[in-house]
Amino acid sequence: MTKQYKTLGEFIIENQDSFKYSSGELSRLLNGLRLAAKVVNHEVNKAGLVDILGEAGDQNIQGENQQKLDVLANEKFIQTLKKREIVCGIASEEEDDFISINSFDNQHQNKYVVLIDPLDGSSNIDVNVSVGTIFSIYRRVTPVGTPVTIEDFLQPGVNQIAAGYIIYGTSTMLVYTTGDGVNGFTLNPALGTFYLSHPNMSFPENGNIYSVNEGNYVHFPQGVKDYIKYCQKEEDDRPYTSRYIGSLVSDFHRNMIKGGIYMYPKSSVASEGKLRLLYECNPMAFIAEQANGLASDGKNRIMEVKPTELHQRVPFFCGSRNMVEKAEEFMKNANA
Ligand code: P6P
Repeated sequence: MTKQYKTLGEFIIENQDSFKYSSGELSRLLNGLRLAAKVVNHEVNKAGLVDILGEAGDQNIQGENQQKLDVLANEKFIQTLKKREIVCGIASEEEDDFISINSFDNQHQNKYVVLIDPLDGSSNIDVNVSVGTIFSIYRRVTPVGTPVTIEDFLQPGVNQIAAGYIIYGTSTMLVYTTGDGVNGFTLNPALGTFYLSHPNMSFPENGNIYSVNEGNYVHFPQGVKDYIKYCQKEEDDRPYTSRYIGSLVSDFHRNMIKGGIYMYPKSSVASEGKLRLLYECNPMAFIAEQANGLASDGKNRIMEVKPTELHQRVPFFCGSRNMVEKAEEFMKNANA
């Protein structure tokens, strides 16, 4: 008798009533993201075969060359959310400014805004390394029925209603939280259905994996250097294993299952690090905390950082509780 796994659709409906804001709108929103994920997954999986590799010729606001798949993924998620009139606004890594969504009969009646990194780790696309989509959902703070403003997007991470990621890896998974734990769903490509394969995901309190681009070592603050050397010392439970894919979603996902810490520190060449607060760090921090992990900027809880700009960057330390706390201890001592 093969085990019957619950589908993502069934899970969303079952949990809708437990969600304190349950109006069905969040369920429709999550189902919209599920659909877009399947479309993008199809394109990612055939990327090597169709002329969608390589640069689209444009650059995004970060000054990064946009890969065609970046552009395609961005379009697919925005189209899906717009067409279904599920949200009143969208912000994306690939868009300079936020998008206010209004249609004649909708008049901004929806209450959610979504912030998204449509294809994170896109520099890995051409070398066939896994990439991901990251999303973050908030209730708008300005009055329903009016156009959204930047204030609806510049909310601290603690205000998030839901957050999640899709990892396009050896299998495609959708992992998300609405504040009641973290659940992972694996896509059966033959059926086009996501099944609950990883219920109640949780970071092991300790881990032995550290993920950081050590090519930047000489530019790191002393406390980060000290922590990396601690990870390499032959004593107690160390040396740890260094694993760095260069794709946040992939490094995060592996560390959540096996135990580990992901670090993208500030440095002398990147004063605030590289990762974006609103559509990379906050959603991953929400998931991390819901999975008994931690996420900080090296000193403060990421989800309490008050955003000031849509694309602002922040140093990021995220993963197993004890490892993040140890890294913070080294940074505190170095500054003492
Ligand atoms: P570096 C991908 O561009 C990304 O935003 C994350 O997914 C990844 O962890 C990081 O940047 C890699 O950056 O500077 O180490 O190549």
